[in-house]
Amino acid sequence: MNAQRITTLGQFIIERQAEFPYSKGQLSRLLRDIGIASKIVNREVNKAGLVNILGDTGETNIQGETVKKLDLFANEQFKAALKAGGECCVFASEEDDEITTIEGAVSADAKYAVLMDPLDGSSNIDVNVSVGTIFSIYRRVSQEGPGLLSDCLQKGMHQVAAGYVVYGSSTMLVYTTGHGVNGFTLDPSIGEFCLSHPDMRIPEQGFIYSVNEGNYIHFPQGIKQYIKYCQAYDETTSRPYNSRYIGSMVADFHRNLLKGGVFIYPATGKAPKGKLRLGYECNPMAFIVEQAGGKASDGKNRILELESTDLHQRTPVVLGSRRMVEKVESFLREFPDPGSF
Ligand code: AHM
Ligand code: MG
Repeated sequence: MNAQRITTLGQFIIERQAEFPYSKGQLSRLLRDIGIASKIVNREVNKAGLVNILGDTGETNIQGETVKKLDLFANEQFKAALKAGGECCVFASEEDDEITTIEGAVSADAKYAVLMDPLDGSSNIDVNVSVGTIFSIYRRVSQEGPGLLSDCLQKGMHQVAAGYVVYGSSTMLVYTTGHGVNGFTLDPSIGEFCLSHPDMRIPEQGFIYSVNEGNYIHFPQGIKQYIKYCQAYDETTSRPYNSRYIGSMVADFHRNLLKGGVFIYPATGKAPKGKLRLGYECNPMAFIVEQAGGKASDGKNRILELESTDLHQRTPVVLGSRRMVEKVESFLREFPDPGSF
């Protein structure tokens, strides 16, 4: 029997270390820390149906311990791993109103700011649907000591790494450091993420559109028209396209990355800035999709060039296969909304 050569995430990160500018192994250690923490989160996500961990924060379990919601659990795991790892000087998360500065880091010259959505789509856990972790990493712009808010408010184009973990039918970690995108599947028998999807590329044109059509009435004209376009019959462009929407951005994004498609969370009449967050949802996904040959836009502008002024700022987002994103942009130009959008 042939022994198959397996490349683990840890090996891969070390092999690729030379690609990082000024590399002293710090970004590698940071990525490794995130990988390890995600395995702990994965373990708890898998147990979610079995143990009473889904209760509201503040409840006590049978051992008299405080029960935590999984999103808070995940937040604490990642924060603790990054604190202990010593390469992160400031941490920002969907779960925390403010940044967490990391003082007295193990490594005196911690260089990185990390933004995270520790458990995106967490409302789906109760019904056994895929959820995910999203992360975004910058080199600090402040000089020394604990990091500052300004380290977290950089444009997405300055990210040095970004990735996500999808806790699904199998668990996968996908990341980029600006040299393509690679995907690793967790082999539970050995507890390692193993390289399963090297050099991922998103098809230029896909046949899936992913949008919460329940909000149709609130959508901008251009998005309404684009949805009609997706649903129209046209043999030459293989329409109608398929509609697929899980309601977990990581899972929707991951499917479209593999198969080709477009994910849209537009501005709506109710939420003129959209729902999703620039710093820890849209920027990391935009970096990944661009590295895979796709495109990410707010409908007009490149996501990675948007100014970041607020930790929890929202933006409309259209991302996925390049030609599909361009088509959405052209519809938004052709059918502008007077005023509000
Ligand atoms: P969350 O960060 O509170 O989990 O919300 C983000 C999620 C995304 O995963 C998903 O794409 C979106 O919210 C779904 O929103 P909606 O239910 O409005 O379609
Ligand atoms: Mg989220």
